Amino acid sequence: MDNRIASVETLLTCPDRNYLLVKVTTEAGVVGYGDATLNGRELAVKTVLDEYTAPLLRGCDSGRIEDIWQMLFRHTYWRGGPVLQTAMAGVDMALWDLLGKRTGLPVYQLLGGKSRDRIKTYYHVHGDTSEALIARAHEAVKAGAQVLRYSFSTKNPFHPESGRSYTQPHQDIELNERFEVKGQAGGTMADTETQIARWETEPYLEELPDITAALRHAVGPHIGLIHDIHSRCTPIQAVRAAKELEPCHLLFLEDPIEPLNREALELVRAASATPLATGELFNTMDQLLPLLQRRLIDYIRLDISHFGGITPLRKAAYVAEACGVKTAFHGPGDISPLAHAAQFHLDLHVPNFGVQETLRFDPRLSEVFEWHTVTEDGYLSFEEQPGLGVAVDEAAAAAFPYRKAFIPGHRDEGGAVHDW
Ligand code: CS2
Ligand code: MG
Repeated sequence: MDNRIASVETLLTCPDRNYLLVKVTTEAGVVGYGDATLNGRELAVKTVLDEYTAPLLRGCDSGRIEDIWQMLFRHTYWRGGPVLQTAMAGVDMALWDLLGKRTGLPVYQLLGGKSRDRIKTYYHVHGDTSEALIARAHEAVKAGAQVLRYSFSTKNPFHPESGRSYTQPHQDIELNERFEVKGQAGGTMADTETQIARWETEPYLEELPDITAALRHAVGPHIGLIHDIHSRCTPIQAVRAAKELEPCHLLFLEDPIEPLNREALELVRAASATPLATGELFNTMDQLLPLLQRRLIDYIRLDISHFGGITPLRKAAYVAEACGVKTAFHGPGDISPLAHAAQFHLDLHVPNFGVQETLRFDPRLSEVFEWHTVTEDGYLSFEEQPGLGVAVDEAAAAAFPYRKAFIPGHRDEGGAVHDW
């Protein structure tokens, strides 16, 4: 069989939101798919893949996955960054998928086999008020969830009469009984880059401890609770939040501060026993390593599509294992089912798996991606197939053309830029 790469192509599709897919085909006609979606900057990644990566890979042995990764990372000289790492991730996932299809083995088997039988997952629950949040949490627990990531809206104290509130990003999609989307996932796509929402952290910090305590009381001691601060605190605000949330026994507090401000995590760590997680914005190992070495976090939140694919994510998980840190890979709606599937294979394999973020996908996605997962009692399993186990319908993908969309920006009440 001729395993040399004949072509590397990109497919941009928008069944509900934009996904950039990479398709690698060998001379023998075997095909692998990967995800290279960078929310709001899809065309930048597509240009890298079409103009630079595809010509470079033509004729390479598709089985030399590590070697190709090293070449793409180091021969460009300009290493890292979200655009280049996302492009590499798409190729890397496609090569693992292809190897699985060639050998007839699922990717987790190629990685060294299972360390567990099923994957503990968490979903998002959001409420505009504490009551709405608790009602939603009860629904999720009734449906079998054992871990919840919660978010809420904060009343705007400066305009109480206007009903305006500060809202956190969330991905709580409500479906009706016919499995149609009732409400769109919150705040993850905007039509223009100038669409701005307001945010102030202090009023939110006033509400956070009470809402969390009420939620903990409502769901009882055995449901895992996760909260994502989404980089919106200064270091000392994060210390306050972590301390005040201590009695609520969170599974973890995510991105308490700007994740690239690594030094300041030490302050939060020293002040409280609330477990910490970060990493969804990291692209390379050097960003993560100091946090592992200094035991500043409990969970790595790396995202397979932005960290360069299966090859480096596996290494990061092994290094985390040596440091007693678990995985909680980033699983938002802005990476495609191919990326989620790739992470599921790693989740099954790595010994130090913690929990996996996932979401109720918009039903329109099933027109483009065919994959079979089952979630029972909050644990996910998937049907065994060679490779990643996700079939892509290219004709359906082409029928949903790209629509330019952006991550909405935030500014404070004074008009200054704020982290999203
Ligand atoms: C969030 C993401 O899932 C999470 O933890 O931080 O939804 C994030 O907002 C998006 O990936 C941004 O595109
Ligand atoms: Mg996050």
